[in-house]
Amino acid sequence: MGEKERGEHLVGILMGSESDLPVMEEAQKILDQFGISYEITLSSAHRSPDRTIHYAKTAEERGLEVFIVGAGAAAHLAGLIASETILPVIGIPIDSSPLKGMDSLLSTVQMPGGVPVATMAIGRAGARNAAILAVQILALKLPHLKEALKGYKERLAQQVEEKAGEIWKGSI
Ligand code: RP5
Repeated sequence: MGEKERGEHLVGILMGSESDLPVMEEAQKILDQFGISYEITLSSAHRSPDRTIHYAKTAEERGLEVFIVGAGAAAHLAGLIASETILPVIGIPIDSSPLKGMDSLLSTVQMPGGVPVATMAIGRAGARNAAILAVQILALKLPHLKEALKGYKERLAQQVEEKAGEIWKGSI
């Protein structure tokens, strides 16, 4: 499976198919921006359940602290991971089927009581938010990430100011 030494990676990014990669790359970009190490791989709840369960069961001993899991269609991948770990699981519904992600949204979010999956928006925004939430979770014990998150918020506001300035045509 290509796992690295314990402690090398804090976040595990998992997706159901190679076709999910363009969406999941949004999560990678954010983690790269914050300098957070992650592992990334494919597995499927339905096509490779044994691989998925092994991945979840061995995560803690590899040093992972949070999962980011994306899948489309009947998206049971995040739920299967959540059933096999005590680590927090953030789910991303992917809009890969003819139902455009509404299927994966409901499959990901509607977990039975007792087995949470923190479900994000469908698609790229969800992948981006999943990574930010992972940073926020890690920041609870890594103070330098708190400062980095404050800087991130400031840059978001600054980008709005800049765009507002570019399109401004008001009289005041
Ligand atoms: C899901 O089915 C995957 O997560 C993907 O979003 C979707 C389609 O997979 P492929 O047929 O492209 O492999 O399991």
